[in-house]
Amino acid sequence: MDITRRKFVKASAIALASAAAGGTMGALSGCGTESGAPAAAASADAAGTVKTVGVCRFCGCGCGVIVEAKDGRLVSVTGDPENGSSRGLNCVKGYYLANALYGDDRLTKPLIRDDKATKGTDGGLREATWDEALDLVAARLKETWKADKSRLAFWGSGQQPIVEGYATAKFWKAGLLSNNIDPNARLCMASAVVGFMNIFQTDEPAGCYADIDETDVFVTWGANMAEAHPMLYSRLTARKLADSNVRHYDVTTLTTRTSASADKVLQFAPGSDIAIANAIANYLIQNNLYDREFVADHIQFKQGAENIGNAFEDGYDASEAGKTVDSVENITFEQFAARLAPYTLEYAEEVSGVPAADIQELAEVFADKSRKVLSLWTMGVNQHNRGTWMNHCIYNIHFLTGRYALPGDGAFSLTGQPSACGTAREVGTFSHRLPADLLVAKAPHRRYSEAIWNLPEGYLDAIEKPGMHTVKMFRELSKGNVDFLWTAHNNWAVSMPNLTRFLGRGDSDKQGIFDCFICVSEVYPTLSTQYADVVLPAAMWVEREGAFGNGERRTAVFEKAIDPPGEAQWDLWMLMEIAKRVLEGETIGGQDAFDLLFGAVYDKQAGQFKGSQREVCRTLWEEYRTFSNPQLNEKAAAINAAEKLKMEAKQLAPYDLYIENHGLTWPVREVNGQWLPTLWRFCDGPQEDGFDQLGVQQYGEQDLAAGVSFYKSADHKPSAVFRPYEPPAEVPSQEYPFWFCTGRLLEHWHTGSMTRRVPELHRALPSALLDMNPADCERLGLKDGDRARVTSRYGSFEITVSTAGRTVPPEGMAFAPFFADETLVNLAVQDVYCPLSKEPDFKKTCVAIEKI
Ligand SMILES: Nc1nc2c(c(=O)[nH]1)N[C@H]1C(S)=C(S)[C@@H](COP(=O)(O)OP(=O)(O)OC[C@H]3O[C@@H](n4cnc5c(=O)[nH]c(N)nc54)[C@H](O)[C@@H]3O)O[C@H]1N2
Ligand SMILES: Nc1nc2c(c(=O)[nH]1)N[C@H]1C(S)=C(S)[C@@H](COP(=O)(O)OP(=O)(O)OC[C@H]3O[C@@H](n4cnc5c(=O)[nH]c(N)nc54)[C@H](O)[C@@H]3O)O[C@H]1N2
Ligand code: SF4
Ligand SMILES: [Mo]
Repeated sequence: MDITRRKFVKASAIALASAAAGGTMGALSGCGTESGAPAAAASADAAGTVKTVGVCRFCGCGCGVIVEAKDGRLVSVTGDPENGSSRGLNCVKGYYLANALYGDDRLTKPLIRDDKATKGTDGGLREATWDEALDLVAARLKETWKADKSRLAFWGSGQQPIVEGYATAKFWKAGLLSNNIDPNARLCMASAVVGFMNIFQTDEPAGCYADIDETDVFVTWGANMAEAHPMLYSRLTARKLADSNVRHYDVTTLTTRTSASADKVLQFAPGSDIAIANAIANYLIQNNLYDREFVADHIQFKQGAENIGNAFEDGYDASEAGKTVDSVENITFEQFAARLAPYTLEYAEEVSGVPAADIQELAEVFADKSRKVLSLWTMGVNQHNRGTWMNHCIYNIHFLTGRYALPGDGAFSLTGQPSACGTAREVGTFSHRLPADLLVAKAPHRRYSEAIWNLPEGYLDAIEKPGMHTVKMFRELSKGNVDFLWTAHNNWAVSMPNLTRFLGRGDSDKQGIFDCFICVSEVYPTLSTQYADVVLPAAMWVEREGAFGNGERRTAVFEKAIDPPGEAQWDLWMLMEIAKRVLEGETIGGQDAFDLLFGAVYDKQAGQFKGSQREVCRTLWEEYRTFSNPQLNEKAAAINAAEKLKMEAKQLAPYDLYIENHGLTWPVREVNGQWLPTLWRFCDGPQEDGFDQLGVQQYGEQDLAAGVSFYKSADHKPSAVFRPYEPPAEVPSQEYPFWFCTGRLLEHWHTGSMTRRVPELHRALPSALLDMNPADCERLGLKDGDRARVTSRYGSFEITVSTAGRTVPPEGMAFAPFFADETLVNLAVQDVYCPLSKEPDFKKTCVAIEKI
């Protein structure tokens, strides 16, 4: 684990080069010490400091860090040059990671609210013992469970470490037989995930971050990487600086810091991206610029349900349109081409406002096979009333041009949170999932899970289906239809759309929350804890051991470096203690339910884990790993073979190797006693160099032209699905004349509960401003610094106006970040979602803006 001098110097050089390019900071930067002064790298070997390996707890880049602690306190966090994802780079949030733990008001004792009337205020919570708090939460959960399990819910997160998420999913699905568990990743990656599943029948990003170093052209489709994926953005700018032929096209609705490195900005009307993507696909076909061989060898064509409307209200999922949105039918290439034919460059210009010549230029870029093209996208595409469709449209272009899964030549859906891939997606904390991509709805998947969990055959058939996805969960909460809600690693009272629905303007809107028993596991007081009946104080980041899985399929462990403050406890301990109480007296197949599920790691009589945190994480990891290494379980292996599940395709390594190697990208396969990670999925090539060897070797697939093979898709062919342009859920009107887009800025993490407690970050960006176009301000008589009221059909908030912000919206649009709970932009943001993924559209609410 020691960083050798040579590697350290090399990585520092890379880091400094990139830092110059993109504003990220490298291995030589110390984190702020208490006084805010950077610790010197030389102190790394100073006596008394303990060094551990970790990974940043903020964004999905998943940067590695080296953590140093002395006398039970973090003294430095620096970029880890041996982490293959970041190679020593960190951004400013990583730089101040240690300080995020030391806000003055860390929660250190369990809190209980005796009077529900105090909900929504700063007061009303009193200190309690752990036993009192846990007894209360467990009693309320058990009561709801026994009375009507459709009225209980857990809301999780892509920030939940892997084994914690695995254990939570196991408790909820196998212990409670409930599907009412969903993560905040529903607000984030759901459209990308449904895209992956529809197209490849497996949820896995094909490429890796090295694609950024290899490509010739970057196309960002609604991704503000400079603010949201800074480490990757500095690799993008480093690549551009290194080769003046490298190009960047920023396809965006407003000018952002990311636009700064673009050679061309294609600024389009919100939601019209599908028309642009279809016009590019159409141009390629019409002009014979597509890759015939790749298409013939690898791609099948489909079309799906159309005119699918908008999910304004709950009735949508159960309506005719709602029930059939997933349907697709096979079509020929010629039919696919005919569907695209109306998407001329001129039509796309008319819909999007982007000049036809610019769209043509981008199409020509895709057509030019002498250069590699990398598409990157994030929430502009996913948080979209047609988010799943737009994911399809990007893949369609890459399939037509034979650019997929090849180094530097691919389509890369960026992940937002540190473990949205590793936890929310991989271990299955979505309402419809089981671990490792398995689905509750599929009987063979339930049989397979039962085998690994030692459950009687058929036991999981009793899970109620389909379960509540996130938006439904909170809509039902607002109507008084949820009696018990437990949330962890999120701050729903700030991050959910249409907060007015349940936080409202008056008590009648809040009735659902007043009536529901709410337990919040947190590290700091937040707006969500203000609505909690019980607050459980949690150990934060390296105050316990855990692991995250980042956007390039890299699983990385962060070691425990220090103890949590006061009585704060590991989230996993809370889960064990609550599960133990709820399952008291319950049996599964004649065995004690708790012991069957968690006896391997927790001694319920003693009320403690069996062994160290390392041992607990290892045991749970090994159990989880069985899902993707079926040879470890005879019964699972038989089901895997009989049902052709191909579970081994996502093999994972033994736990300790992830620590030794500072993270590994899956699949990690054992070859001659060596565990080899994979960088390029679906791409044949030497495994030693990080290429996949699925297909020919493993599944007897033909050796196909471009050297790629798709093991899970029907006939090994992923689908290009025609998706039409359909307008946004609402468009500007006389009453609500502005588009309102929301998102992020570099210094703050989501709801700001952690980063606003870091003085350096807070000072850099103290409040949320409404970025506006100067022309609009002039028309409305607004000056920088004026207060404005922003009102939508959903709700309203007040905010300070700026024309000098980080983003420059076009006329008729305004932008604000959502980190400030005193501003609470989500009071006004629509909770309309993509009908396929159920992911809300946070990007295009229509609002009125008036000077106060
Ligand atoms: N500093 C910081 N970094 C973060 C986070 C954070 O809180 N703070 N959070 C992380 C998480 S969880 C996530 S999900 C990511 C999000 O990362 P991003 O998605 O990159 O960031 P956002 O600010 O949410 O989205 C801004 C983008 O939305 C695009 N957009 C708006 N409307 C449309 C549209 O109709 N179509 C298309 N195609 N694009 C549109 C805009 O062009 C703009 O580029 O950031 C991650 N990184
Ligand atoms: N308007 C608008 N809203 C959005 C979005 C948008 O673009 N615009 N984006 C959406 C997206 S993509 C996302 S991912 C969500 C994110 O929204 P949330 O996940 O709800 O917001 P966070 O601020 O990340 O909340 C994480 C909380 O976990 C706490 N925490 C930290 N460590 C621990 C721990 O170890 N244990 C426990 N129990 N708690 C811990 C932190 O203090 C913090 O309050 O926001 C969504 N909301
Ligand atoms: S916030 Fe993201 S880019 Fe910054 S250090 Fe953490 S993982 Fe890296
Ligand atoms: Mo996200």
